[in-house]
Amino acid sequence: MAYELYYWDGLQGRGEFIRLALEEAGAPYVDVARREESGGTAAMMRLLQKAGDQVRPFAPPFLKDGEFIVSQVANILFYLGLKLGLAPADEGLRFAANGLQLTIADLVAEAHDTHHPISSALYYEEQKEAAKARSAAFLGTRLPKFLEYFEQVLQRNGGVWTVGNHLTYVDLSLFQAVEGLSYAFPRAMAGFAARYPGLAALHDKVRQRPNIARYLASDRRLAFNETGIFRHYPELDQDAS
Ligand SMILES: N[C@@H](CCC(=O)N[C@@H](CS)C(=O)NCC(=O)O)C(=O)O
Repeated sequence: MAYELYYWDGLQGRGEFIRLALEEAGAPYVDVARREESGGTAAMMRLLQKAGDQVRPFAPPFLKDGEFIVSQVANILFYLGLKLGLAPADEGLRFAANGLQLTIADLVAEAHDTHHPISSALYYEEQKEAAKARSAAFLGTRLPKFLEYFEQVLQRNGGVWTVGNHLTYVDLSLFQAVEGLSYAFPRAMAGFAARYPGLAALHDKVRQRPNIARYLASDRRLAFNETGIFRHYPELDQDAS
């Protein structure tokens, strides 16, 4: 039976971290909100609003596997990891992978807050000045701290994969983070490959994997845009410090 992925239509957003895992594994899935025949966004909203359901998710993305519903990106990937062959076999390393994925979730939240530092309920234009200050702090200190951390984790694991001895969902998510950051902040990311050679090599390796390359060339991969997590507003970008 196909997995059902529930995420907003029209953007990559946080749903993309799940899509990449399903696509790499060649797992059958339906992107429910994007497909009218599967009920579209209305089907997603029904599950989000289903009163009295103990496992009602707070927000997309969430995954339905039969009657089983899993929410939160890191939790979904923890659930899918073993099933799709994208998690380490060793239990300790599986928790290490989960810790890394939660750290990626922190990075993603901070990247989101560069354009929405005050509230997701306000338009970007209503918080532009705060966004400039937040972006300067993110690009000046937080982003280098995250990237240096992941580069070190990768190098300490031998420089090929982030955790364990084969590709995991963490590698796919780091690929997506680098893609998004490069789209949003081309100036800040200009010297990325020289400063973080391990991450740059990992990014290229993931991009060239046959299933990922096929997915990236397909119409299932939407282009980045200014409704997603990673948005390109030139006024928020700056040269790397
Ligand atoms: N920590 C959650 C974040 C989920 C989230 O913020 N989803 C966004 C879309 S990317 C959303 O729809 N949020 C609605 C809300 O927070 O009210 C995860 O990693 O899945």
